[in-house]
Amino acid sequence: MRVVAAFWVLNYVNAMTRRSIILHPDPRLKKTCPPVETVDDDIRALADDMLETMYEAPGVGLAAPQVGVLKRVFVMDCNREDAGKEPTVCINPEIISASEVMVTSEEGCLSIPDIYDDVTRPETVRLRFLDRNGKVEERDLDGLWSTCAQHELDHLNGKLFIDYLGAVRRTMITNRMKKVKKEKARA
Ligand code: GNR
Ligand code: NI
Repeated sequence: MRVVAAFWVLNYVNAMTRRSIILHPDPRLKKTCPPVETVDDDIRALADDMLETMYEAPGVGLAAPQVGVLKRVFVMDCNREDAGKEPTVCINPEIISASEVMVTSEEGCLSIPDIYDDVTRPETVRLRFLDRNGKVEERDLDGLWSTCAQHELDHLNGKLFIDYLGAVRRTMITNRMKKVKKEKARA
């Protein structure tokens, strides 16, 4: 009995729970999220859940509003599998500088599954954020790390990658997603 109880406590403390990912269109994906005031155990639990959800999806990034939490938190890991895991938690992230050079790459979003399109963004950015211990970090990002961080930061400001596309394409995608959500609700 004591063993069971101890296991339950341990499991409770370390539990990483998969959360469900909100699909576009949804008003929660259009909100500007307020900053985190204190990096406490609740925020760390949220970040752990988000990492679990992201790896399981699978995706290379996930922003808190995508799991219905309107806070300035995102997680990412853009390492190739052979480079090992690099789970990265970014709280109150800010881009403090961006290259003038722009690059176009194909993006997708876990809130808009199976749809991909080209988005043009600064090639490199310097990102300042609080890590999971509340410590200020700064990182120079390029390649997928740069694209992903910009995509995630957009989520915290209520912006999706389809907002960079033309109105016709965006409307088509939104209508397709409404249909997907309706079919999911019926299933
Ligand atoms: O998993 C994801 N892949 C991706 C690919 C190109 C550019 C951005 C991304 S982020 C996306 C996960 C997601 O929706 N994060 O918000
Ligand atoms: Ni996304």
